[in-house]
Amino acid sequence: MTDPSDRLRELQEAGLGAISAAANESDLLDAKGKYFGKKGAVSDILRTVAYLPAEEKKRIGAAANAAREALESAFDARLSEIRERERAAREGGDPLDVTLPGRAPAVGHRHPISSTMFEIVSIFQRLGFSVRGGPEIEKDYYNFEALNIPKDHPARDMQDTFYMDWPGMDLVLRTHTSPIQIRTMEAMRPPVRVIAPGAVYRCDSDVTHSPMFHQVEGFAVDGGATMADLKGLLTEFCGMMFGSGLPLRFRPSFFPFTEPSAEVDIRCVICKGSGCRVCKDSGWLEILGCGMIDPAVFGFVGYDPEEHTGFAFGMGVERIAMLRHGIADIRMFFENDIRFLSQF
Ligand code: 2NL
Repeated sequence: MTDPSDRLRELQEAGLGAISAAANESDLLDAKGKYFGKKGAVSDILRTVAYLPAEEKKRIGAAANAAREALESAFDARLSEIRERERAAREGGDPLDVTLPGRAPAVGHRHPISSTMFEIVSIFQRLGFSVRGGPEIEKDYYNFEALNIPKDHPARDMQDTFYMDWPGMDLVLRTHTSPIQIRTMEAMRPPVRVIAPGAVYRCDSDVTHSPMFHQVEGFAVDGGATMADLKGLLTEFCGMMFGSGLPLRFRPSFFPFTEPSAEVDIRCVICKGSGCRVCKDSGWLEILGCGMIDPAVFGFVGYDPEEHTGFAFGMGVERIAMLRHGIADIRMFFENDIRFLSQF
C-alpha cells in the first residue's frame, strides 16, 4: 500500500491543477467537492487517521491538514480571480475609453405641417404683415356672426361644426382662423396688416379632410386697399412659395365675408398643365380663397366702410403640404409614424 503522505501529495497536486484550470465558479466548486470538500479525497484520508498508530497519526494528520489548507487558499485566490474577471467583462472591460466616439443624441425636427405653416407666415412677415393668434374654443359671435355667416348657413350645421356642450356659452371649436382677424379689428385701428395662422376644427374626415387641420388667413385694411393690391400681394406670395414665373389665375367665387370674392389657382405642380389625376385634368390647382372684406363685417367691428377698404385671404396648410410633397392621404400627418415624419 502506498504511504498516505504520498497519496496526499498526489491529491494536493491534482487539486491545485483542477483549481487553476477552473474557468468559472461552478468548475471551482466541482474541484473543491472532489479533493477537499466534506466528501472529498483529503477528508477520506483524515477519517482514516484515527485508526493509525500514534506517531503515524501525528505525521499523516499534519500532512492532511497542510494539504487541505493549501487547497483552500488556492481555492479562495482562484475564486477572487474568477469574480473579478466576470465583473470586468460585465462592465465592459476598461471603465473609461476616452477614444470611443460619443453616442449622438437623436435630434428631432419640425413637423411638415409646422414647417409649411412657418414658411407661409414668414413670407407674409417679409411683406409687412404681423402675426396674431387667438383662442381655439371660440364664441359663435366671432366664428360666425361677425363674419356675416347667416344662421341658416350650412357651415353652422352640427354636421360641420363642433359645438361645445356648455349650456348658455355659445362656444364652438373655431372652424377657421377668421375670428383672430375680427378680434384684431376690434382691438386695432387701420392701417392694419395681420397674418393669422393656427389649428382649426371641422366635423369631417376622409383622405383629404381631417377633423383638426391648419389654416393661414391674412387681411389688410387701410384708406384705399384695392383688388389690384390683393392680386399683386398674392401673385408675389405664390411666386415666393411655389416658384416665380409660375402662372396663376383668379376665378370669381363667393364667401359670406368678402365681396367680390375670388379663388386663386396655380399651374399644376405635378403635370405642369398637361392634365393629371391631382388637378383632375384641369391643369390648375386651387391654392387659396380671397376677396375684398364685406362692408357688413366692417359694421360688426366698428370700421367705417366709407372711410376704409380692405382685403382678406385664407389657405389650408395641409393641402399645400400635400401638393408639395405628393402626399395622397391627409391622415399620414397625424398618425405620428416616425418612418413617415422623418422623411421631411
Ligand atoms: C379659404 C378662403 C378666405 C377670408 C378667408 C376673411 C376674414 C375676415 C374678413 C373677411 Cl375677418 N375675410 N377671411 C376671406 C376670403 C377667403 O379663405 O379657402 N380658406 C381655406
